[in-house]
Amino acid sequence: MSFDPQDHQHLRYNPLRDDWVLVCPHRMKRPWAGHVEKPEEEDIPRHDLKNPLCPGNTRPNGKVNPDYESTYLFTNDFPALLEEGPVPDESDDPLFRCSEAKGTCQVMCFHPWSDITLPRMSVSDIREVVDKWAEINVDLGKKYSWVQIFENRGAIMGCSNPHPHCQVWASSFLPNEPSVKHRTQRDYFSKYKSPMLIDYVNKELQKKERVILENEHWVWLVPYWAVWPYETMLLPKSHVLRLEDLTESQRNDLADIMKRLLIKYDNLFEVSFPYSMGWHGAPTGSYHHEDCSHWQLHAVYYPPLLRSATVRKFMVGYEMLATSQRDLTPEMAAIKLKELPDMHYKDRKDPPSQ
Ligand code: H2U
Repeated sequence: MSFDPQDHQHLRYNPLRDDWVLVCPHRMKRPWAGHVEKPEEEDIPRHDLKNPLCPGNTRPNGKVNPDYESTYLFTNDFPALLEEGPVPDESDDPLFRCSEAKGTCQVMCFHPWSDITLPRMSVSDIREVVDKWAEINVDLGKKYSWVQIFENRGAIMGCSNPHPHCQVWASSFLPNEPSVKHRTQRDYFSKYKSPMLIDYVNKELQKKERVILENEHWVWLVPYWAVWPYETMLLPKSHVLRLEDLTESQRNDLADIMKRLLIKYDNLFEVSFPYSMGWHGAPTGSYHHEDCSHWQLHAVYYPPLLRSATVRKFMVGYEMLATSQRDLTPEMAAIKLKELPDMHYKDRKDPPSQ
C-alpha cells in the first residue's frame, strides 16, 4: 500500500513555530454519534445604553465614549500590562529567572453598531479598520518591541462583549510566539537568502491544494502545518514587514479579502464564526534599528469549531502532553472552505438550512 496523506497518519513540520503536528485522516472514517445543533442566533441591540463599548455611553469607570462613527480606540480600563511599575531584581539562578515586563493595552471598536460583525461591514468600513491597525502599530511601535493586535470573536473564545472590537497589547518584550517566529524566519533567511513566507506563498500558489481565496495582493490559505481544524493564514503576495508598510492598493485588497474570508467562515456552520485572530509582522521599538527583512507580515486565524456551531475541538490530553493532532487534513479543510458560498448566509434569500 502506498502512502496517501489524505488517508494515512503522518507528522507535518511547522517551520514557523519549529514544531510538528500529527495528522490522522483515517480517523475521519469513525462513526460520529454526537448530535449537531444550531444555537439560537443572539438578538443583539444596535445600541445598548448598558454596553461600555457603544458610542456616547459612560463606561463603569466614569469615562465617556465619544459619538464615534467609524473606529474608536481607547486604553483598556483593566489592562494586563502597565506602562510603569516596580522592576524585579535580576537573578542569575537558571531555575528562577525573572524579567521586567512593561506595556499598555488598548481596545479598538470596529464600528459604532453592536449588531454588526466584520463580514457584514462594508469593504470601505473594513478598510478603515485596516488603516487604524497600521496607525496603532506605528504609534505603539515607537516605544514597544511588540504590538499584538488580536480579535477574540465569540463567547467560546472568551470574548466578553458582542460589540465588534479587537484588542491591542503592546509590550517591552518579544512574547513567545513572535520570538520563535523571529528566530525561525531569521535562520531560514540566512540559509536560503529569501524570506520563508515569501517562498512558502509562492509554493502554495503553485500547488493550489490549500489556497482558498486570493486577489491581486493577498492569499488566504490553510497552512500545510495547521493545527486547528479550520486554522488559516492570510498573507500578502509581496514582501511586507509591517502593517504600516502596506500600500493603498494592498490595504484595499486586504479589506476585500477579509470580508470574503469572514463570510466563508460564517457560512461554514451558519453561525457568527468564533476565532482568535491576530497580526504578526516584524517587531518594533528597538527592532526598527535591526535588519528585519527575514520577516513577512501575516495574519493567523485560530477557530475552535470542528464539526458544527456547537462541536469544538479541545486541545487537551495528547495535545497538552505530547503533540498537537488533527483528523481533518488541511487540504480537506481548504476544499470545504473554498466550496462555501460567497454570500453571507444572513443575506441569502433562502432560509438557512437546518
Ligand atoms: P474582549 O471582549 O476580547 O474580552 O475585550 C474587551 C476588552 O474591553 C477587555 O479587555 C475591556 C476589557 O478589559 N473593557 C474596558 O476596557 N472597559 C470597559 O468598560 C469594558 C471592557
